[in-house]
This record gives sequence, C-alpha cells and structure tokens, in this order.
Amino acid sequence: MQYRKMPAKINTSIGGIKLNSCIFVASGAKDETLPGLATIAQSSSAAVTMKSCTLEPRLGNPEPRYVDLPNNSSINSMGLPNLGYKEYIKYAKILKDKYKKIVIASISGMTLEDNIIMFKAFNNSAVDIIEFNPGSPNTIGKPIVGYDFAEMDRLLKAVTKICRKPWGVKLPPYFDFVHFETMAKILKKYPLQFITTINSIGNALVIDPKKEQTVIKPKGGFGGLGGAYTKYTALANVRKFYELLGDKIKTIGVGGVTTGVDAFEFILAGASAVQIATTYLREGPECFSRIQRELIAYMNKKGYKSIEEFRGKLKTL
Ligand code: RRO
Repeated sequence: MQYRKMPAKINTSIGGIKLNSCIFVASGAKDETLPGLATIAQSSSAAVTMKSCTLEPRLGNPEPRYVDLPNNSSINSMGLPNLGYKEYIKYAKILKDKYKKIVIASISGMTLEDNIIMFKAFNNSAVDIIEFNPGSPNTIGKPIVGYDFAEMDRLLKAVTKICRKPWGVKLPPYFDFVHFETMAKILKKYPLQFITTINSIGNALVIDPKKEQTVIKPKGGFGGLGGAYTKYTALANVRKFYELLGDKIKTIGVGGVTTGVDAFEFILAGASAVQIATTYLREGPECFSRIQRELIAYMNKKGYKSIEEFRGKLKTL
C-alpha cells in the first residue's frame, strides 16, 4: 500500500460542543426562514446559526436594506427582521432531526425582560449553543449596546442566572485598547464560553456618486459594514480578546473571511472558529466547502495537522 500523508484536520469545539469543522455560517445570512436554514444545513457549514430573534416577529427596516459593495463587502441595515423566537425553537428541532447539524440560536431581545423570557424558553429547546447578540447596529432608536459597558454587565449577569446551554456573546468592533480591557474584565466575571467578534462595523455610509445618493434606505443610508473591508478590524478584535481572555473564553472570528488563508489568519490570531456571512450571501452554500478545502490545503502546505498547532501563535516583530 502506498504511504499517503493524512490531510490536516480542522475540527474544533465551542462550549464543549464538538464541530467537525471550524468554519460555519454567521447569524444574519439568509437564515430567517426554514428553507433558508435548510439550505445552510445541507451545506458544509459545520453549524447552522439562525437569525437573531426577538420576542415578537419583526418586518425589519424598509428596503433597499442590504447592498453588495466592491471587494467582497456589503452594507446592511436589515433592522432585525425575524419570525419571533417561538418559530426558531421549532426550527431547531426540525433542523436537528432532519440534518443532524449543530444548531446555534441567536437571541437579540429589545429589553432585558425580553431576553430573560427567550433564554428561559431556549433552555428547553433542541438548540446546541446560544449566541447572545445584544447589539445590532441597525435598530432604529436603539444605541449599540456593546458600547454601553454598564448595560452589558447587567445583561450578562441576567443571562448567567438563566441560561443552561453553552452560550457566548456577539460583540461590536472595538477600536481602543482601554475599551477592549474594560469589556474583557466584564466578560471574565461571567461563565460564558465564547465571544463572537465582530458584528458589522456600525454606521458606515456608502454613497453612489452617479446618483448622488445613499445606497440603502434606512437611517439616512447609515448601516453596518461587512465583508472584506472589515477583515483587519476583525483580526485586531480577535487578537486583542485572545490576548485578554486566553482560552477561558474562546473567540469566534467573523469579518471578511473570503478564502481559506483568511481563515488561517483568524486562527493564527487566536480564533477557535470562523464564521462567514457576506461571502455566503455572494457565493452561496459552496463557499463553506471551498474555504474549508483551501484552509486544509494551506495547512498541509505548512505541515500543520490540526488548528491547535498554530492557533494564537501569531508572531510580532
Ligand atoms: O438585522 C440587522 O440589521 C443586523 C443585526 Br441584528 C446584527 O447583529 N448585525 C447586522 O449587521 N445587522
């Protein structure tokens, strides 16, 4: 028998839940409806992350509210369109029964009380992991919660008391070392197992110079920047939180992953997994197997057999 080298493995675990690949879909990418979720479930995405949900169904903001930008990027101001949490509790069971996939719920209540009701309900659901998303950049009349440290502390304290599933929190991008440190101190007080960083970069403004107008309708054209334009900010947030949290709280990187080498960079910065949104919306479900293949090929080339062999081992000059 001919000797063949074993290809690199890219499995990981989040909150004690094993994932056969460290690459999966981010919340918010065509994941509001059961058919949308079924498409993801049938892809190579290691998990199905559902749209952030609220107590009551929401239509979201007026259209156009998502626009592709050059350089694999996007701007959105969806405004949390979703069918209400009860539907996602039903969908989790269907997805698990039919596709045997890891299912991640995203909870995004408008108030502390709403979040408490939803976390209680999801305790008795088929969901494997819960990502708490307290801070959409696009909810009209609501500031980004991740920048209000006292409010974040209050919310995490409340979730800690209720949540019986592995859980983590999705964070907005931070830009200042003091803010990273303040947030890390708050996070370390609570038993969450991971952070997901970054949410889209809030309140970007894209202008169409020919029409002399904005490209999305809500909020005077202001929306969350996603995709490749955000990669370097996302890498910085992954790195800083990895330095501050170590492996006590794992880091999931998201923002501008287009290729397997992008995923490699996030893992090198400290990420235990990598989520994909804009690339999925542009390319469709094949993007997950392509990015996984590219990551494995790059690891093979470098001689790495698992992501743990290089995770967090970024060298500085
Ligand atoms: O629905 C949205 O407008 C939205 C949400 Br909840 C979020 O967390 N991040 C984003 O870019 N858009």
